Parts: sequence; C-alpha cells; structure tokens
Amino acid sequence: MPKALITGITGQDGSYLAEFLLTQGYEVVGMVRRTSTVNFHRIAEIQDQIELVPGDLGDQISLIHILEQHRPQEVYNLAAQSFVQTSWTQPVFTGDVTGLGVTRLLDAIRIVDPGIRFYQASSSEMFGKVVEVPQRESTPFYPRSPYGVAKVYGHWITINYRESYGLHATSGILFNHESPRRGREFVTRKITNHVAQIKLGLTDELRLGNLDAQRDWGFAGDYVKAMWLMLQQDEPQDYVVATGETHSVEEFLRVAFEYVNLDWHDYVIQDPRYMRPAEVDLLVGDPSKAGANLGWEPAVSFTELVKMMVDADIELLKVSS
Ligand code: NAP
Ligand code: F7E
Repeated sequence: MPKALITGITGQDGSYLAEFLLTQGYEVVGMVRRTSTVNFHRIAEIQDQIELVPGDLGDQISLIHILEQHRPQEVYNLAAQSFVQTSWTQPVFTGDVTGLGVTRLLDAIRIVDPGIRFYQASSSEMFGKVVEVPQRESTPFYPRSPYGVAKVYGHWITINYRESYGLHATSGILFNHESPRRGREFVTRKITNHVAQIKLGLTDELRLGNLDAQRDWGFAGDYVKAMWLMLQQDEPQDYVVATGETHSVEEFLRVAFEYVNLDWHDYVIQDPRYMRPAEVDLLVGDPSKAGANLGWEPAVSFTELVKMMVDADIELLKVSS
C-alpha cells in the first residue's frame, strides 16, 4: 500500500487530499502542529482512517523524525501561513513558515530518503501584478505581498532541489480554489457565510474591501486530484492549475445574493480595514499544460461553486442554531 505524508492536513486542501488518497488506496499520515484547542473539524469524518503525527514546518528535527518513522513514498507540502492579509502584519513569520519551511522539508527528504516524491503548494499569488494574461508556467513572477514573496522562494527552492539533487520535486501553481471548508476569512467563504446569516435573519450587513479584484476561482475538491496526478508522472514538472475563467469579487457577491433572492447592494458596506497595502487586480490561469499532460480539468463551474458554498453555509447555520 503506498504511503503519503500530508503537511497542512487540518486545512481545506489537506482534508480533501486525504479523502482522495484514501479512495486511491493510500495509507495517509498527516502532520499536525500542537494547538491549545483541537482543530480537526475538517478531518473528523476520516480521522479513524488516517494517522496524525505531531510536527511543525518551523522545526526541522520534527520533519526528519516523521520521515524516518513513517517512510512515506510521497510528501505533499500544503502547510503554510496562507492568508495574504496576515502576511503584512506577520511578514517574518510568513517568510519562515511559507518560505523557509519548504527548504526544511526538502532537506529532510534529501537526508532521509531522496527517492520520496515531493509536491509543493505554489500559488497564483506569485504572479501578483501580472505581466501576462492569462498566466502560464512560463509567466514571470511579480509577487505583491509577503505571502507571494514567500511562495516564490518556496517555488524556486523546489526547482533548486530538483536540479541540485535530482529529487522528484514539483510545484503546482494553483489559482484560488474554494469549498464549504474554506476558512471564513477568505472572501468567498466570508460572502457565503454572511449570505447564509442574512438569509436566516442573523445579521444585516457584510463588510468588505476591494470589490473590483478578479480571481480565477475553482473547487478545491477538483484541484487536489491535480496534485496527485503531478506526482504520478515519470518526469517532475511544474503545472498551472486553474479554470481559465476570471470573475470579480462583485460578481461573486451578485451570484451568491441572487441565489437566495436578495440584492447585495442592500447589505454590503465597503470598509477600508479590508483593503490591502498592495492589491493583485487580475488573475486568470491557462491550465492547458495540465490538461494535455495530466488529463486534468475542473469539474465544478463558478456558479455551481457559489451555490454549493451558500447551500452548505445555510445548512451549517441551521444545524448549529
Ligand atoms: P489553509 O486552509 O490555510 O491550511 C493551511 C494548513 O497549514 C493548516 O493545516 C495549518 O494548520 C497548517 N500550518 C500552518 N502553519 C504551519 C506550521 N508552521 N507547521 C505545520 N503546519 C502548519 O490552506 P489551504 O487553502 O488548504 O491551502 C493549502 C496550501 O496551498 C497552502 O500552502 C496555501 O498557501 C496554498 N495555496 C492555496 C490556494 C487556495 O486558493 N486555497 C491557492 C494556491 C496555493 P492549523 O490547522 O494548525 O492552522
Ligand atoms: O482575497 C478581495 C481581496 O483573501 C481575494 C489564498 O488561498 O488565494 C488566496 O489568496 C480577493 C482579494 O484570497 C475582502 O482584496 C475584498 O483581492 O479570498 P482572498 P487571495 O488573497 O486571493 C491564493 C491563490 C493563495 O495562494 C492564498 O493562500 O478578495 N477582498 N474584500 C477581500 N478579501 C478578504 N479576505 N476579505 C475581504 O473582506
């Protein structure tokens, strides 16, 4: 039975990837960091089918021990300080975990077993102030936040370990992907959570920042399959994973509110607290390489994604109220 280690298993993508790998017959080991309160809600349903081990991307000894003890054939590095806004208030921490953490893990692999196949969660935030539309694997990077800068470092150190030590190390340059398990601080989930609250009479306002930003939003459940496909290839290569469509925050708002027969103009307040020091205005990926080499394509459309998230948030609030 193949064995995979997932860092960031308690996050959105980690939980979907763990479920997917279980369906592929994998033994799944998840690295979790010590927290004062247990945060296993996303993996609660599969907790008895996976093994959770303590570790932290900031602590290289823990990474070496985990690899030595569990001997995975594949490592998926999904752990990161992943919230762009927080990266301005915690830029050094973000650089340490999201950037240097990749080196710690790659070097642990080099020391323990250089035959391990490695996946790095790179990001469309590396394209930032875009120099080409749509963005593809060859598009130059121009990150616009400490998070984006840290991801560029993680991306290049992955390439460097591949070229220096011959590791099967690849990066998926994933564009925004969302789901009912998305953290509530990200704009899509913030919107669908508030639409549900407003619909159920629990609040009457939604405070947001820049409504003009455009993103290429897909469904996380589709995107984790691309991660796995990348590690099944003989030759390690980097891939853009995206839908090829872009939509503004305002459009997301409109579709979400219209779905429950409300007009977003009646509830949304623009609040400078949610504006960013530097914005990424337009992201749209070209996933044709992933289509051609991996046979990957997204299954869930933009409108289906918005409706899925609104439905799930209404259901969640009904159950908890
Ligand atoms: P997420 O929900 O924020 O999950 C992040 C995970 O990283 C959590 O499990 C978190 O653990 C863990 N983590 C944070 N700091 C850690 C540390 N020092 N040591 C060990 N674990 C740590 O993120 P996501 O949306 O699933 O994204 C997964 C990865 O893809 C991230 O690297 C993200 O930057 C990247 N990415 C995401 C997107 C997207 O649109 N979702 C797009 C491109 C790239 P706790 O639960 O303990 O906090
Ligand atoms: O912002 C705007 C905000 O925080 C999207 C992460 O997964 O995807 C994610 O990063 C847009 C931005 O995601 C609010 O200014 C307006 O333009 O949902 P977000 P993100 O910054 O695109 C990439 C690919 C990653 O790699 C990251 O890890 O929405 N926006 N008003 C707002 N954003 C938030 N969060 N909150 C607002 O109130």
